[in-house]
Parts: sequence; structure tokens; C-alpha cells
Amino acid sequence: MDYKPPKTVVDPESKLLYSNDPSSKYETKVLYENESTHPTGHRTNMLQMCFKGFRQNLILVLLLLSVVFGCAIGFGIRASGNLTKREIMYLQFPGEMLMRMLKMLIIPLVVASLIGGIAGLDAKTCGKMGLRTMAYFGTTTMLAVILGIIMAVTIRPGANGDQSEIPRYGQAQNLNSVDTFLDLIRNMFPDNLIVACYTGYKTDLDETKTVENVTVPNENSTTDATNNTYELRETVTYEPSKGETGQSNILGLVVFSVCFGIVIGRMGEKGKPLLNFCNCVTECTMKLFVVFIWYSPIGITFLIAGKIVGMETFEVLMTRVGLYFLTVLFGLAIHGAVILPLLYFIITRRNPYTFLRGILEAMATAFGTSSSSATMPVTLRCLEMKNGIDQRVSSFVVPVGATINMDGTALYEAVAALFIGQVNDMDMSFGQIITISITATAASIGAAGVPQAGLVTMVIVLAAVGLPIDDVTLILVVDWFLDRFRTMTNVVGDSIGAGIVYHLSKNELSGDNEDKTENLNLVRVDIPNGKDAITAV
Ligand code: 7O9
Repeated sequence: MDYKPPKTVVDPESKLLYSNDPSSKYETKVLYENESTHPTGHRTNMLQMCFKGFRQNLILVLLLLSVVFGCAIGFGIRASGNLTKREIMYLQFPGEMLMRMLKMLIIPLVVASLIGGIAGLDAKTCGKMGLRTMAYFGTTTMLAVILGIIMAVTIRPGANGDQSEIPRYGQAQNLNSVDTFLDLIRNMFPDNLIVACYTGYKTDLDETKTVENVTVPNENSTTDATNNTYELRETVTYEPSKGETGQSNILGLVVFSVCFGIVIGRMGEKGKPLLNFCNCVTECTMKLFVVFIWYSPIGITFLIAGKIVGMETFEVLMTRVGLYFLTVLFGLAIHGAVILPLLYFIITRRNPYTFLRGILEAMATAFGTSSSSATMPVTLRCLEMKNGIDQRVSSFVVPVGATINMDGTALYEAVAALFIGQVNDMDMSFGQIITISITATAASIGAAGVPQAGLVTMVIVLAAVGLPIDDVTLILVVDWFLDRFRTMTNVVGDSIGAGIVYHLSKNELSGDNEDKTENLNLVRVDIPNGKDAITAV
């Protein structure tokens, strides 16, 4: 296939012009949406396409089954006796391999797709798209927090609670909110890009104990000054020192890639080689990922089974934590299945559930891996192949979204803070509720940039309204399970964002000088009447 693909494709028999150019005067269709429905294709090509469609659906079915199997195997093994730690580790191994494969792709994919996506746009389109994306991220995160607060205030999962009835797991850590905020800013600008690939900056608090001999006046004798007693008092101070997070500083890489992409885009012809290089790396990474796709159902089965077998206890769901769990779950469901689709419908006037069906694979992967970053390759593929989103939009919105747009996390933190307040019988004032909403929003935006995000961001929200930070341990038991649902909501939020931004930016994108057919995979098809047509696969 060494011919140059044309921009539009005419089907000689149906007289349909297949094109993704909305300004075309012919009847137009977006090629990818019809990959298995070419009206006149040769029988063998029809079969090929059916097979391709079948394969796509097969993966989806296998992924959904793997979630069910994972749960079944997990609960089955739990019911039939306890496994040792070593046995649990072996059971988790296939899942661990999937995580390693997916995570292996993250750095090349994020850096290359962000640089390529941004550099492929002209400065004006890029700016508009950036603004729309940020407006969408801000709005939906605030909506999620407000919904979380409404849910927690109406359901009151922790009301009339008694802390002692809820078991505690783990220990809260010591941290300083200002230090964490400064770490976030530091991590946005990594001092060394190579180091940023494997670790970020973290302020450690070194404990120094000083023992003082203090004089305590003897209370019994107010007149005799010499009759004092002495007491040894220990004071603990925490001195900040430079530490490492031990996890790649993705925020720094994202900031760098965005800046780099903008500059390459402005360099015009001179920047083309770098742009091509980045697009090539993205394509190559995605091709590699297609190989891993076939392993993902096995991996997800064992990820879920391993987690279910390894977890401490279920009884806690019978306590107040169970109600809290349901509140968060309900909130996430409303946000992901009602509010976001409604927003999508209002803006694009298209069926949001068809859109959601297209990203089911990504949702199943998000549930299995509980990481929106590991799910990113799946999300990108679903959006581009099934939902017809322009690659330049998805490769900008999805990585940035995975880093700063976490609707599920924001909702969860708001509900958790109010729950802990209710368990402690503390009535939140309106001001405190506002504080919770602001800190929960900020925490979800900064999560990828702060060390040991999950707990740390929760502690910051609690500290901001004066709740006892040790109480995060109350909700830790169900955290791993809620994480899966949060991640699904986060992925849905990023995907719908890509859909909305694509819809709003469509006109500008088609006005760009880029050859849009570059994104299409075109093959020559033999048509029975001897003429050649070109179709998309
Ligand atoms: C949830 F851009 C990417 F894709 F490369 C990227 C890579 C890593 C983006 C983000 C990250 C990252 O490290 N994110 C991160 C997210 C780090 C710590 C905590 C969280 C919060 O995660 C969510 C949650 O716990 O609520 C959720 N598990 O969306 O992945």
C-alpha cells in the first residue's frame, strides 16, 4: 500500500462520499464508525470486516466476563479456606503482569501523544481546545463535589455514629499541607527529566526530640521558692528535608510535554521531524498495546480475584462503613451514568449511551486495574476506533484528564470528609462545607502530583476543616474497592470530556492544514464491477 491516501473516498456503487470532512457537500460519513458496514464490499472483504468487528466485540465480551470470573474465583477461593500470603502472591501474579505491561507503555505514550497531539494543531485551535478542556474539567469536578455533598448531607451515612463500633486499619501519617502544596508545584517543574521518569520530589519530616529540664513550681508551697520540682519534658519537632516519592513524576512529564508540544507547533516546517517522530512513537506504542489487549482478560480476572482473596474482612460492610460505601457508590453512579451523559447530550445532541457503550472496554479495564493511567491506552483506542474522536483531541484530553481530572476522586473525598464529621458528631457549618468542596476539588486536581496521593489528599481535606486526621483509618478498609468505582468514573469523565471537546472543536480541526486521512487506516478494495474503491478498516 504505497499510494497516498486521498482525503475523501467515493464509493462508486452507492455514490456515497466517505469522508470525515464536515464541510463536504456530499453525503458524509465518518469512516471509523462504519468499519464493518461497507455497503458494497467484496464478499471476502465483508468477511474480513465482520471478523474485525467480531474480534472487537470478542475482546469486550472477554473483558466483561473476566470481571465476573474474577469475582467468582475470588469469592470461591475465599469460601474454601484461607490462603497463605505466598499463595495469594502467586494468585496475584498474572494480574501483576498485566499492570506491568500497561504501565510500561505509560511514559512513551503520555509524552509522545501529548507532544504530537498539541504540535499537530495551530496555535489558535490549540488555545481554544485547551480552554474548553480546562472549563470542562473544572465544571465537572465541581459538579461531582456538589453531588457528593448533597448525597452525604441527605443520606447521613455516619449520623448517630459511634466510632468505637468501626474497626480501624492502618495509621495516618504525619504531614504538613503547605509542604505538600509546595511539593506539587516543585513536581510540576522537574529538575531532571530522566529522574522524573522514576521519582518525584517529596518533603520528608524528620522527627527531632529534644528533652528539656523544666522547673515546675511546687503547688503546695506558694511561699518557698526553693521548693520547686523538676520535670523532664520531651518536645518533638519536625524538620523538613529533601526526599523522594519513588513513583514517576507524571505531572512534571505532562507539563514538559505540553510546553514542548506548543513550541514544536509554532516552529512550523522546522518542527515537522519531531512531530513525525512523536506520532510514530505513539503509533508504535499503540501497536504494542494491541498485542497486550489479548492478555488483558486473563490479567483482569486475576487482578480482581487476587484482590478479593487478599482483602482483610467483609464484616465491616455491615457497620456504618457499609452505608458510607453505598453513598459513595450511588453518587458515583449518578455522576457517571446521569450527569455526565446529560452534559454530553446537551452539548452534542448525540446519544450519550452509544458513546458510553464505545468505552465499555476502558471501563472494564479501569475496574480491573483501578488506575486511570494504566487504562489510558484502552481509553485512547476506544475513543479513536469506536467513537470516532480525532486523534489530536483524544491524545491531548485523555492524558491531561488522567492526570488532573478525577471526578470520582473528588466526589469520594467530599463524602468521606462529611462522613468522618458525622461519625465524630461534628455539625459542619456552611463555611466548612464550602472549605470541603474547595479542598476536595484541589485534592483531586493535585493527586497525581503529590506523594502517596490517596491518603495524603484525604488528610489535607480533613485537616482543612479541623477533623481528626487519624480517622481516615475508618474508611481505609473499603478504599481499595471504592477505588475501582472511582477510577471508572474518572475514566468516563475523561472520555466524555474528549467527546465534548471534539464536538466543540470540530470546525477548527477541519480547518487545520493537517491531512486528516493520515489518521485513517485505508486499504484498496476490489469491487466486482472492476473499478477500484477504497474503504476504511
Ligand atoms: C485513578 F498521564 C498519565 F497517564 F501518564 C498518568 C500517569 C500517572 C496520569 C496520572 C498518573 C498518576 O500517578 N495518578 C495518580 C492518581 C497518582 C496517585 C493517585 C491518583 C488517584 O487515583 C484515583 C483515586 O485513587 O481516586 C484512581 N485510582 O483514577 O487512577
